[in-house]
Amino acid sequence: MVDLREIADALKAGNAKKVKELVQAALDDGIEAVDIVNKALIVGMGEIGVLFKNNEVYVPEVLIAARAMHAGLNILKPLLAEKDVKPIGRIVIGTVRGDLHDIGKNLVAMMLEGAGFEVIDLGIDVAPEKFIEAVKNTNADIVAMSALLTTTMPGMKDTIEAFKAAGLRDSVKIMVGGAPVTQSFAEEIGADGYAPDAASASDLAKELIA
Ligand code: B1M
Repeated sequence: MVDLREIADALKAGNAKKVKELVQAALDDGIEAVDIVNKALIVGMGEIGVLFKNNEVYVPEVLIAARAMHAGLNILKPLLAEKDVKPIGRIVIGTVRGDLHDIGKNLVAMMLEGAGFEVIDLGIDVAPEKFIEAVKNTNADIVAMSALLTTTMPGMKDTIEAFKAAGLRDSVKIMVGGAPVTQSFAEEIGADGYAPDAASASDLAKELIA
């Protein structure tokens, strides 16, 4: 019988091949796909997040772990869809207009997926209207914006204002982050939350939908 702890450990080690093999073996043992996600993949990704927050591992390790998580998720996704297993929430994420930096945003997206969210990634240089359109199309619970330039940070405020103008501000939570962004800036522009790093972003998203 496959031990789910072994899958979490293989994920943390970034061993995508082993994660794939163990996930398949766990399914063959009759373990439910949803249990493999919740008790192995999400656990492993959460632990990597804590190590990252504490500077015990760095960006490359997180990216490799996330790749291993995706290797496992790819096997499980069709089974989860069959059973209509719902994600814990839906998040539209993007780097704001004029900003092409996406490494941090991608890390945040991976941690959110690792925490059980469905993530709709709009990519980089995302205009306010695109965030709004995505929320309308997906019924997302949260909008997550990233900015790495002081010159693009105002794009976060513009997006929040655009949500107000569209009458949608109360139907989504809005969270922001990125190197130049601060808690006080988040408060000043009327965001619902700020997170300094990818692991904290997934904790914040869980709080926002609680
Ligand atoms: Co640019 N760049 N860059 N750059 N770049 C910075 C950001 C800069 C600080 C470098 C510097 O001058 N020292 C500076 C910004 C200065 C400022 O505004 N204060 C800068 C500049 C000026 C520029 C250009 C203008 C340079 C030029 O062309 N003259 C230009 C702008 C292009 C544009 O966006 N329009 C530019 C371009 C680029 C590249 C394309 C070459 C490349 C980006 C490649 C890519 O992303 N695909 C690049 C890079 C790589 C950097 C640095 C070196 C690294 C950024 C990074 O990926 N960090 C950066 C200097 C530095 O930080 N040392 C720099 C790693 C990443 C994991 O961290 O993104 O902070 P970070 O994400 C963290 C947290 O911030 C947080 O979680 C992540 C993980 O913990 N987080 C969130 C991020 N988003 C979040 C969202 C959340 C919550 C948390 O909730 C929604």
